[in-house]
Amino acid sequence: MLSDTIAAISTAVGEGGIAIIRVSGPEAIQEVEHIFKSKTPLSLAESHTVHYGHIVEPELGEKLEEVLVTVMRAPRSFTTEDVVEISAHGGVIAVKRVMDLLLQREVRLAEPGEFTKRAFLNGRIDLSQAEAVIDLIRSKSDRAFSVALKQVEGSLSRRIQDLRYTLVETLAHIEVNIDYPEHDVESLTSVFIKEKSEIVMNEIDRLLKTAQEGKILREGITTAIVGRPNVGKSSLLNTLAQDNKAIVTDIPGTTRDVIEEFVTINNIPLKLLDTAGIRETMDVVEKIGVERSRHAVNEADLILLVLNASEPLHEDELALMEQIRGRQCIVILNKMDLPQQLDLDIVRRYYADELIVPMSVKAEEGIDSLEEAISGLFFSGKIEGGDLTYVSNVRHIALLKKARRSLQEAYDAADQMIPIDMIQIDVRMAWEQLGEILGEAVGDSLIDQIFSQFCLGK
Ligand SMILES: Nc1nc2c(ncn2[C@@H]2O[C@H](COP(=O)(O)OP(=O)(O)OP(=O)(O)O)[C@@H](O)[C@H]2O)c(=O)[nH]1
Ligand SMILES: [Mg+2]
Repeated sequence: MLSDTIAAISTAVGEGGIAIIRVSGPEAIQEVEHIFKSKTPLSLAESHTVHYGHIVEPELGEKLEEVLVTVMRAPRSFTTEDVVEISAHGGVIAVKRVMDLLLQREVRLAEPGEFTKRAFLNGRIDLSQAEAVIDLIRSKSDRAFSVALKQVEGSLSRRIQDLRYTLVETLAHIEVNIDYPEHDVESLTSVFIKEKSEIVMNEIDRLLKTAQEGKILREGITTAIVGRPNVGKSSLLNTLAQDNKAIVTDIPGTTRDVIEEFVTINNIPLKLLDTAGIRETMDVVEKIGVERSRHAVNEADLILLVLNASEPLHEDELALMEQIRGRQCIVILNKMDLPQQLDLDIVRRYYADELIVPMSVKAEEGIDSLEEAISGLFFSGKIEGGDLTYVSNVRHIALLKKARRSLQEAYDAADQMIPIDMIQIDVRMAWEQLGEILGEAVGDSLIDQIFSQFCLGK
């Protein structure tokens, strides 16, 4: 247990209905009691009860705030320590005054993520669960939220623990063989090792396969909308965002800057980038805009190439299609409400039919097909429901890959009848690497780095 008591404002800074100050540590109840007047003294309060009263300046006896105070006694709290939460009126000043009183005494201001860090250090959650708390806070779609919540609840941890259990079993088997070689035949052990490491490798592969989808759910697909001027790129952004975010006019060259907007369509989070129409231009500002468009194209996970179906294909568009060959791209044939002039056969030379989506952004037609095309590209069919265990954290991915390599070495060594104590080292290594996902034997600096990504008060 950590010896000091920490406090922070756990609600977002600014004006709100209420704000919550969270205090955690061995002195939490005592320290709050010192500045809190209510019917029952806080030190006599039972765990998980709420108390009405006032925050009082201890020396002058002046009432500062009318509050509700919740007491959660160790170990049944988020941090497993004594936790007191003070719900105050939401104003910045009121909350700051309460904080100041606490900090004048034996309470220290919590660092970002320190409550969650304590939950981890006190063994209530493992590191992968703590990391999922960050994802939970940052999740931008319902689905990303559900995935993060599952991980907070330990879905990934359990998988990893199961795999580690299999490896411990294997290690025990090897140990027996080393200690009592007369009891076992070496070849039997190598069959056992191969079998077990294969099981674990397969499961790791399965987890790694979810990585791309996991990353998308977490961060969104960076999607650049590109095309010639006036084809309807900004109109598309506005329609998908259901907001008049970008200026739309019938003047070619309206958009000059890259405009970013986060949207989710059909549960897929997209970070949309509307860009300046690509063309040769003498206009200094527009030229910079076109440069930025090209940059956005390079950065994007997905390119939405918008063509105007009511005009013949332009040579700039052909050049663009050449340029982005091999990239993830969906072609939008916009303005289908007008008579069609575009020669589709040329586009078909570059793109399969399921990647060509006829639309009329103006009439809001074709949006469903666009969603389908995007799901088709990034998800293996099943976006709804199903298994919500995704590996999306780069640290976890790297460790899974390392563990897989170690196991492959163990497997190959067993295959070649290399002495068993050599194989033991690889299996042990894989076991340790998986353990690092859960936060076993990881260094302080890494832990600090992980928790520093949190917001204050979490
Ligand atoms: N008929 C028709 N007009 C459209 C459609 N989509 C967009 N437009 C019109 O096309 C014009 C250009 O639209 P924008 O969205 O500004 O085009 P843009 O590609 O962003 O143009 P730049 O920013 O100049 O590169 C506007 O007058 C839109 O109303 C459509 O589906 N059908
Ligand atoms: Mg535009």
